[in-house]
Amino acid sequence: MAVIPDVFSWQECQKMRAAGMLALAKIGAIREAGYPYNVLETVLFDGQMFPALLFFPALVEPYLEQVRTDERLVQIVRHFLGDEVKQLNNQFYYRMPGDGDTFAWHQDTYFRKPVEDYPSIDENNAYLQTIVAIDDITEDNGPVEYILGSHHWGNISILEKREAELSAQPPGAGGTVAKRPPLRDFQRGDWRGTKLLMKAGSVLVWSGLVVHCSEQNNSNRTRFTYMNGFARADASPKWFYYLKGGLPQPIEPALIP
Ligand SMILES: O=C(O)CCC(=O)C(=O)O
Repeated sequence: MAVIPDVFSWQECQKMRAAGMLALAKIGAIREAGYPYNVLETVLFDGQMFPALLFFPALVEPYLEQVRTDERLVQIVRHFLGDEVKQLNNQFYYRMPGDGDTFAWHQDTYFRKPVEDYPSIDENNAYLQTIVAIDDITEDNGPVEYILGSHHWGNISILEKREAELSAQPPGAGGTVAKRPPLRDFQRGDWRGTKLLMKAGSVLVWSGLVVHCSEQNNSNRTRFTYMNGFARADASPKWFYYLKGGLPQPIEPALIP
């Protein structure tokens, strides 16, 4: 993974922030635009629901669509994946102070199932994740933490193993408190990663195979990020194009399998 500093300006970050907030009022419109799954993930913490993650906000917020297809992002994606690229995710993360949200150790390739729909995506390391840091990412606001070099390990099925462990537990284990889903159930275990800190406006890129996690936002500031994820077209035939002949393409919700 890598941090590319100073890609977007402070004012551009504030426009992404505003668009990300307005998109929360447009959940119905994202569905109407054709996004076929749950649009908003929330986290319950200390008795309060917090907005955690919004899917495909670029369908309803023109500025987020503008950033998605911005030549600066296009150049980064082209550098890693070439001219024929599909887009696999478009997400806004809120990571509000006090929301208790966490991400357990995982590889993003976990989300790409069934595996037959993603030919050689792991073998060819063909999945690229990108986020724009809208706020500064600091030691105390839940920076993403990576195991350096772990993309060489291949797909090691971390969350699948965790799911199997949880489902093997007898019913009722964990008491009456609802258990967090495995992705949100951070446990450090033996791993110590490298936290990547950066200024707002940076773009962070990582391989879909690198093992990463993030702890909760312990600061008194939001840690908004805008994520766009991509794969080489030959590794994700069912999805809509992001780049065709190197040129950005519109989102086609009918091609979100
Ligand atoms: O933004 C974060 O804290 C982590 C997000 C993440 O790991 C992911 O979506 O794969």
